[in-house]
Amino acid sequence: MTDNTNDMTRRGLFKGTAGAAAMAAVAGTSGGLGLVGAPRKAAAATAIEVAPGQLDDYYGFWSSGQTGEIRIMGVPSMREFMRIPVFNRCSATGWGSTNESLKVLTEGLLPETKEFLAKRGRVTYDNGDLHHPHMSFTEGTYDGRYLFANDKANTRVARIRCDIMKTDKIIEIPNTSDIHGLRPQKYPRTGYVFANGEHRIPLPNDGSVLDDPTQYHSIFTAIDGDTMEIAWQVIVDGNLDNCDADYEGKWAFSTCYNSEEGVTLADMTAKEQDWVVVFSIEAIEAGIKAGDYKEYKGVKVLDGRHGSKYTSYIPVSNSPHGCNMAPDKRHLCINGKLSPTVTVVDVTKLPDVFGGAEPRSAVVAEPELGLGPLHTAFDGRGNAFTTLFLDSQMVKWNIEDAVRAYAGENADPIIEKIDVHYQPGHNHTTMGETLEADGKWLISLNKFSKDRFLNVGPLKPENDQLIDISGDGMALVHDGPTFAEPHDCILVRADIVNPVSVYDRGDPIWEEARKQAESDGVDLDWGEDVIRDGNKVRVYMYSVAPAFSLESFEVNQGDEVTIYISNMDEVDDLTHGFTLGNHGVAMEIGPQATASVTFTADRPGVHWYYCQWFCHALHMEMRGRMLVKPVA
Ligand code: CUK
Ligand code: CUA
Repeated sequence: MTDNTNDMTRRGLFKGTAGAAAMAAVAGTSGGLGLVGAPRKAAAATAIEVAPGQLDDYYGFWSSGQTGEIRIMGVPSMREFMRIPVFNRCSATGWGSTNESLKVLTEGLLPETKEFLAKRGRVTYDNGDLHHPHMSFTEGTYDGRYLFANDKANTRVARIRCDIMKTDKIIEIPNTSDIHGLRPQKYPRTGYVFANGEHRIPLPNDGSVLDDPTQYHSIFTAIDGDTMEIAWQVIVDGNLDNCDADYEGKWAFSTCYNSEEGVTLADMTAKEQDWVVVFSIEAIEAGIKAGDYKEYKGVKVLDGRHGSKYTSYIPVSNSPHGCNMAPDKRHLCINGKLSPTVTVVDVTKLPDVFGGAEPRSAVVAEPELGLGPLHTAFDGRGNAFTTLFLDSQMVKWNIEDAVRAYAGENADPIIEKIDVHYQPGHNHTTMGETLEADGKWLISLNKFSKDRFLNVGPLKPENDQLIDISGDGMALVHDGPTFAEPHDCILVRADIVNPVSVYDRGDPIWEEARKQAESDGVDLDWGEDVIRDGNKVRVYMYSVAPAFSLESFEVNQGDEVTIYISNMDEVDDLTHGFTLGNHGVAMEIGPQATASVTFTADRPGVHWYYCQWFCHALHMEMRGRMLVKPVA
């Protein structure tokens, strides 16, 4: 990449942005930095080639932004292995149309949402905006149990089971709007899942308050990760953005912009300073015990605005974004976004701040890194890597050197800058948000790919770059195009993640199917039957490659039909499917799983169903007929 491209990019971004003045002011402050350029030190060469048949060292769990799913990648090969439907619809697996997935997608919705959707003939939302996937922790490191993820679009939080890599719970968060930042409690375990409601709304948001922004609030939510119920909520000043938690189970942190509490861009960026809000878990739990809350929609809501004993507001530069706790257990990095700085908070100083010390006394460093710092990752050796969105660079810097420089010593924290392509948002290191950060690989999730790939039309892929950080410096080794829009990812050592290959027949996913089969007197494993119950018809069958146990069944036009299929193959990688022609019906049935789907049979005639998952030499022959008798 040439500097010319970089300059054009920057100009393009300034132009037409309402915040141009603010950004330009920021640009003016970084003139003296002068560390841009080619890598100073070559990183040790680490093989990124993972040869055919070889396995990757890390699982990457990628978000997908407005696609609404999670993607499983291999690192360092950057191969995409699997997609986990979460808030989206999936044509292959039937996520969003099977009864089992609809249960997950509907049971956690608020009553008023169900009502709102029902009036539109729908049972759940079709879209989601999934930014932040994070794994459950035990004692400061990943434990392989669950992934949690936010939906910014429809204010939800999802949980994914890592034994089968399927979504098992989705809840809608009341009293707030647009869940953005999300992180699990790291210690002693998850525990809480912290979720930031980004946009400020009236509480309650029932229309009694409209255009009076002084009565709008942003709310911080703690969810119990085991039950997926809401533990408590805290009202804060400003808009919440990203969050993280410490390694001792004492604090949670959120970046907070719009201290002005404005509703227009000009209002929201008027002041020089915003905050990082620190939440005292101990004080909040004591407040709940003492009854110091109000209930809204069944949730205990504490008041954590300025002056509250539950929170502390540490001023940082205007509009901070990423919020990243270092694995040294001590340093919290707040990324400046509109400021070229990262503000480093020493969490051991927080008890003093809660005891009345000046909040900025917890700030121990504020290195000027470059333009548009968004997110920071760590190597476990005292170094940090920050994405510079406007500069299209990754900067490696040393935390202790930054602390020394802030204390007036002659130290330069910046170790190296490299160009990335282009405009990085999140970054992530291998195991980097855990105590086991190992400093091997760094991913830069770049928002623009521009000229890096064959042109596919006006909508370009994003570009996820792999950087070797095992040596002293950084070496960019791979470009990986991705579809909209992986904000974030985590990189988990492969031995921590241990999914099964075949379902357990006792899995709770198809509990309702099991109960229904029992009451119908049908064996859900090896049974096949057509049960009529008024105009409801339940069709049970099993599948063993290459056949469905029922080659045909007959129903009457207008019947509400539910098909239950149990895949009785016990073989690894032997998934079947059920697609019913011209009915919009398709679903995945994993080995030893049961899946079901309900539809109305209102098209008289012959309709073929077939297996859409290539399972056998006679896969094409794996089919049958639904005969729909017209009503006279
Ligand atoms: S946010 Cu997108 S680049 Cu939603 Cu994690 Cu920072
Ligand atoms: Cu079963 Cu294809």
